[in-house]
Amino acid sequence: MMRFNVMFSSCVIIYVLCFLLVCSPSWAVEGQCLDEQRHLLLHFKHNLSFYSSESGVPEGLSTWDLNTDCCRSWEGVECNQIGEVIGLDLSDNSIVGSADGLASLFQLSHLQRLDLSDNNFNSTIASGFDRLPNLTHLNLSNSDFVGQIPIGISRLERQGAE
Ligand SMILES: *[C@@H]1O[C@H](CO)[C@@H](O)[C@H](O)[C@H]1NC(C)=O
Ligand SMILES: *[C@@H]1O[C@H](CO)[C@@H](O)[C@H](O)[C@H]1NC(C)=O
Ligand SMILES: *[C@@H]1O[C@H](CO)[C@@H](O)[C@H](O)[C@H]1NC(C)=O
Ligand SMILES: CC(=O)N[C@H]1CO[C@H](CO)[C@@H](O)[C@@H]1O
Repeated sequence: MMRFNVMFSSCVIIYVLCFLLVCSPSWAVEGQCLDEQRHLLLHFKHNLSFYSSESGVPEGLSTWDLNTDCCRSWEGVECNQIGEVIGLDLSDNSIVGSADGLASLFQLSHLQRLDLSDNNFNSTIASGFDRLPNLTHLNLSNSDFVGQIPIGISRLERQGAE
């Protein structure tokens, strides 16, 4: 009986190990969220203000939760294989502004794609795009930014951004 129990538990352990190795390939594909990136995103989110304050944080952004993997569970967030955030789609989130002038956004230095379209920023476009060396796609369509376009963006336009 004793021997049977030992064999049985070994089987269970082996089964669990196999399951972890074989059935979770998505970890390897998309990368697990890096703590530092997660905290930058949350800081950025907490600094945003939204058009309709009664309804609170828009549905998409409410998936940005400290306890989940920002690469796999957060809407609009795209990571590379080592868990760095390379894409951010914040379109149509009724964002009216950012308390720190998007400063925390510009700390996400690995960004390649950024979509802020269909919001109501009603502020000047923050400078800081020069801190995103790999940004190739920027969508500011209908985002209600006003004023002059900072020099950092003209460098982007040469790279083919819109
Ligand atoms: C930008 O892209 C290059 C080439 O893929 C990479 O080596 C570099 O680390 C990237 N820089 C950042 C800040 O992600
Ligand atoms: C934009 O901001 C200006 C100045 O703060 C304000 O007067 C104006 O009403 C705002 N426009 C919209 C559409 O919110
Ligand atoms: C930019 O955003 C607008 C509004 O969300 C969308 O209609 C348009 O297709 C986007 N442009 C690109 C190049 O993705
Ligand atoms: C509400 C909130 O998180 N505000 C933060 C916005 O960013 C500034 C500067 O980084 C912080 O000091 C605030 O706490």
